[in-house]
Amino acid sequence: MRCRMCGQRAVLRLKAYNINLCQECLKKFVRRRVQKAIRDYRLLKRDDRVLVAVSGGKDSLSLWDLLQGLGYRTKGLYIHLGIGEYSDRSERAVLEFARQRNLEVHIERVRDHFDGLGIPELSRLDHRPPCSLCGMIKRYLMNKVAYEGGWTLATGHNLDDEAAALLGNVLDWKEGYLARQSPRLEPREGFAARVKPLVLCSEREMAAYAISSGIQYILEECPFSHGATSLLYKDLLNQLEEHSPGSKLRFYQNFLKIAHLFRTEQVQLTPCQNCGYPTTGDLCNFCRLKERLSR
Ligand code: Q46
Ligand code: ZN
Repeated sequence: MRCRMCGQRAVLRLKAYNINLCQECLKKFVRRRVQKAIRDYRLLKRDDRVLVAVSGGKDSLSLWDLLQGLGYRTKGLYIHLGIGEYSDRSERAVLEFARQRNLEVHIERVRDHFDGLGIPELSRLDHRPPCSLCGMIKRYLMNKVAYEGGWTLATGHNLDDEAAALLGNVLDWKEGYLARQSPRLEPREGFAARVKPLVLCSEREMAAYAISSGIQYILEECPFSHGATSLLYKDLLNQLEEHSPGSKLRFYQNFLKIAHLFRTEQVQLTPCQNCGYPTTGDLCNFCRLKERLSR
């Protein structure tokens, strides 16, 4: 098996593109896919300051590496969720990555906002699944840090993540979610701009990129991720991909061509009475959780 670009020994076969690539050309390939996403979906301008949300996993650390390599001004944002050893190990991976490259990272700790409680304790006290609380808290903190610092927030969602989310949204015809499922969300009052530069890169391509680039990411998954429906959707899409290579990419890219059809009027938002960030009620979900816990 020879690399299509340089003729060296290939390490990866990408059926969706019908090509084989060696390690070096694979890195160039992923870089070009990211540049294509940035260009096609107008994700970033040259002088944007980019806050990269990093978890310590392969996608987010590779995204940081890629954006830095493409010459963007970046800073990392790590949110320590208070999920035992998993959070401590992922924090170490992020700090080590930043140290090796002399990059700056901002750290937020869930425990600092909730009287020393992390996601597992909050989930028990509030009788809500850890992931629904965690998702809400992460979104709130990421937006707050990005908005207050004037950053564009970049997250490491890859093609598999986006196609699985799309499948879930389509199965239930969640119009509101479909309207917002975009590689770029524009900034508005109380919201930082949000971009997903890895949407054209598959999970497998990103894993190969991280390994080829010598990125030391944590392999360990969050202990609460098992059994998530998104994993079932990813599995189904992989079966489809096996049968018909390129279908994941077609499913997602063709959706983006008609996504505007779902964008109707925006829901009216008002400032949260406690923190001032936009919400649909009197208090935002973050402040409501705080209030419930204080009772
Ligand atoms: S939501 Fe759930 Fe993830 Fe939070 S609790 Fe873990 S699995 S980290 S992407
Ligand atoms: Zn609030």
